[in-house]
Amino acid sequence: MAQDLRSYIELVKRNQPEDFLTVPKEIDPAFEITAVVAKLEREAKRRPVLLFQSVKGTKFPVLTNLHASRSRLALAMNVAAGETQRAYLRALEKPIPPKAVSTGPVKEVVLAGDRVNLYDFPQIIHHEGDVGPYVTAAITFAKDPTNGSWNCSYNRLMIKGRDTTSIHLTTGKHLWELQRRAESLGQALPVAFAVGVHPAIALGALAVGAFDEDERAIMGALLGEPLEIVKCVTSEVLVPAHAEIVIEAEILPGQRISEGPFGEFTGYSLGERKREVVKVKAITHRVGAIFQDISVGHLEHLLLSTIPIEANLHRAVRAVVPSVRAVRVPAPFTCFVSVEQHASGQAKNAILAVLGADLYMKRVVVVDHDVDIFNDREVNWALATRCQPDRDVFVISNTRGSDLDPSTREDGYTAKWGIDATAKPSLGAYASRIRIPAQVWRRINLKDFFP
Ligand SMILES: Cc1cc2nc3c(=O)[nH]c(=O)nc-3n(C[C@H](O)[C@H](O)[C@H](O)COP(=O)(O)O)c2cc1C
Ligand SMILES: [Mn+2]
Repeated sequence: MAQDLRSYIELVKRNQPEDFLTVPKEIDPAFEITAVVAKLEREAKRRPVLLFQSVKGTKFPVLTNLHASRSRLALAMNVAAGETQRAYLRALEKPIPPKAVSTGPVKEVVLAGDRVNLYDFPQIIHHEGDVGPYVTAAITFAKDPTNGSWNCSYNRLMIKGRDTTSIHLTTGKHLWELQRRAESLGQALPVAFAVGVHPAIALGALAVGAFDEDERAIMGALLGEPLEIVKCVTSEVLVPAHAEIVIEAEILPGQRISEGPFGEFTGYSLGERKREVVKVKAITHRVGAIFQDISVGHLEHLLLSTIPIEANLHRAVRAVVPSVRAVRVPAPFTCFVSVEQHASGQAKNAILAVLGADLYMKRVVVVDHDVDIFNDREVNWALATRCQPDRDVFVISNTRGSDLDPSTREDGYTAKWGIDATAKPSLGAYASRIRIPAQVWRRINLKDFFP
């Protein structure tokens, strides 16, 4: 399987041609790209991949909205649309380590020293109130300075100068921990940002799991072959050999810079904060490189994150409640779980597993297996008819959550809650649901009544 963005685009064009739109008309990267994505989504109910060929102020074309459809993500994982969660779970279980290669297309153009200029890239401003242009589709590749294990994550970069950006590291996440380890040694953390990759790589980067779980091996499992990685020209960091663009850099120790306001995935624009500082050492890219963008807070961002998060939560719940039926993340910081309880207390154990497995999770609702968690009405029905709040709701104070949740007292310092909306003492012993007698259901043929 080819592991670059361009081959995947060709695959989409072949398999789902209506899903790919090329835009030759010139577009202003300030607001207009996001506006086109949002208008297509809201007014035309369409979410195609968009390739803007002519972007004001830059020679780089912009590709956006790539991940906005489950069927496209399934295509990237080489499975049917309903199989994405199962396929992701399989990848978590059977990772394929990456393979180092000596060179690759990402080295076709190498720009170092004075030739580094982030202003050559599209200066994309997404929402009203954003303080400036951001790179939103950068995947960070980094190595633990203390033990050499690797980590990948998406981190947004605010362009601050020709060779300077800020970076947002969620407190408590893995990259934050690596940066703090380097900083405590007085060292910069060497990193590299890949922009423009095959969506299997994007999905793998978002794997949530153990600190030493290597996201690159999950990328390989999703690709069905080892991810080919190549050494940076200015550091030992290894990056995807087939990326469109790689930004080689380091996160400086002991320095902070102002960042934001920026419109977040939560749907809110938060204010200015102090963030870590990135110094860029080199930029390498393919000839004719495509600059990838993700419209933060819109469908593609949410969908892309959801598949890896749900798979990890499914894995965590299954470890303690093997009869778990389904796991869904319907909104930021929220998780619905359905379980077939074989013993009392399992619903609460499922809640604890979710809260323990993902820093972002704040509210967990558990229902019985007869409730379809992909139908919000059914979840509300279970909440209304199987839950006594003074008995079934519990709150845990003073935990760590997302620093982008505007309701938290301090950035990310938050309470969490679990809601057991399963029937008690058991579904079997509970008031029975209304039903039409089975033999009548079989007998009634609508054609007899409405010929
Ligand atoms: C488009 C996109 C942008 C993201 N931006 C950030 C970010 O700026 N900072 C951050 O901490 N997490 C961000 N995330 C979420 C992290 O990438 C995600 O939580 C990841 O699993 C963290 O990995 P880690 O714990 O291995 O560091 C973003 C996710 C997506 C899909
Ligand atoms: Mn990680």
